[in-house]
Amino acid sequence: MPYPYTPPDYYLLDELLSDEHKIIRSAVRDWVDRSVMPVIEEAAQNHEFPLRFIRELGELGAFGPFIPEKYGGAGMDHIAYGVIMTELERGDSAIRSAASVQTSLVMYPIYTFGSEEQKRKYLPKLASGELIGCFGLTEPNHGSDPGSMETRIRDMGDHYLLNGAKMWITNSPIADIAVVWAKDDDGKVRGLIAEKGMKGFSAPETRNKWSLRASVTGELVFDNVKIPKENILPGIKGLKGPLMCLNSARYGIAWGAVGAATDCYNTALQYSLERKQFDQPIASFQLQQKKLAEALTEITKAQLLVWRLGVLKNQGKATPAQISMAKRNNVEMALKVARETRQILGAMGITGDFPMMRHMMNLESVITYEGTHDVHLLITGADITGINAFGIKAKNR
Ligand code: TGC
Ligand code: FAD
Repeated sequence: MPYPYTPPDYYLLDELLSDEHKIIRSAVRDWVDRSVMPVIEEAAQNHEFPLRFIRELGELGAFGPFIPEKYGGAGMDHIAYGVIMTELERGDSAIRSAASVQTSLVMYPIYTFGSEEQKRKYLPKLASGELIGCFGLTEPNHGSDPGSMETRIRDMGDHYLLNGAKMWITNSPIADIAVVWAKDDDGKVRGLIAEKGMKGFSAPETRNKWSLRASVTGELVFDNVKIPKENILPGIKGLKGPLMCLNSARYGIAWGAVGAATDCYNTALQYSLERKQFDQPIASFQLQQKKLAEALTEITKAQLLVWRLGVLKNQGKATPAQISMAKRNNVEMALKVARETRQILGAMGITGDFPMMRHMMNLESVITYEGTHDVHLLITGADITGINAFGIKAKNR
């Protein structure tokens, strides 16, 4: 790592954090410095996810921080979850992705919609990293429009038969279990837990990504997979099930993106103070100061946005549309900060010696997954006008 990490806190938001928030933040920051930073560039270049991160994240308490302790979580609040996501994404979006999926897309639905047996069976092992989970919603033909999914479960009396395919699934090739969304005989979306090893279930890897290279992505293919009835999540029916999981993950991403941006800003500020051209530090040039000042302004606005969102989430008042606004704003902010700060480093900015290019490429996935930039704008548009602009099909549903 070229420079020590001293993230900006221009509006003294630290004063709003509790001791518990600061303790967990410090533990995660130390882990990122110690365990992630020395290897992340090489992992991304080699297109591989160091598997040891899973156990280490479990030991750190990064899986299910808001899940109650009796199920292996840490019983913390949503601001603690956000703070953890910021620190992890400072390391790499791939690390935050792993924690987002495990926490918000696998533990959250099992905790919220699962039976007591499912909670006891899966949650403690997911919290410790003994089990890896993934979340299957997107399909080859249905990304932004998951309500049109083709994956089906058929009631066979004593079990269900699962058929279909999911695509672009974070961690599917390394996952032990998958929370899968499929339509039942009545056309209702149901959630179920598929276990690796079930006959007819495979999870091939998707290679050749230019983005999130340190994250494993793959498919989920189901060919007449026998799903025991006790693997159905009993507490939810309908598309709002997976969308509720997305609210939690999008919330974490809004916080996480701030970490990628502060890593870029911190690097560019220190580089610009050291690097001289025309006998002056490049930080003394107005054009470079503009980039730095604007980056800090946008980071500060994003920090304030997620802070307030966190307070609302703790109070149970954060709406899905508020979460969409924060996810959309903060990811775009981070992408712009990565692009602008990369330029401050000139040619050095394109190398793996500095983190900007890696963050920038990662953020191209982050701005697409968990709802594209466009989809989140349409969610805001629908919320403020009451008019759904998703297209004729959505309007008629
Ligand atoms: P629509 O008719 O609007 O809604 C269907 C039902 O769901 C309810 N609902 C929500 N409930 C909770 N939270 C939300 N955010 C909700 N949004 C809608 C709604 O009230 C309705 O309930 P009910 O009871 O009346 O049935 O649905 P639609 O089919 O028109 O679609 C709406 C749309 C486009 C906003 C939604 O489908 C969407 O968000 N699309 C984007 C898809 C997406 O985000 N996919 C993400 C896949 S997972 C992923 O990317 C993981 S990356 C992980 C990582 O590595 O970090
Ligand atoms: P499409 O839906 O085909 O959209 C293509 C373009 O059309 C976009 O620009 C979009 O904004 C635009 N568009 C679509 N509908 C409209 C509209 N109504 N109005 C205007 N414009 C529109 N999914 C999972 O289920 N689980 C995962 O773990 C997961 N991990 C992922 C990891 C990575 C690295 C990536 C890249 C994706 C992952 N996804 C995952 C999938 C992700 O959620 C989808 O890629 C995303 O929802 C967009 O779907 P799509 O790629 O099919 O794009």
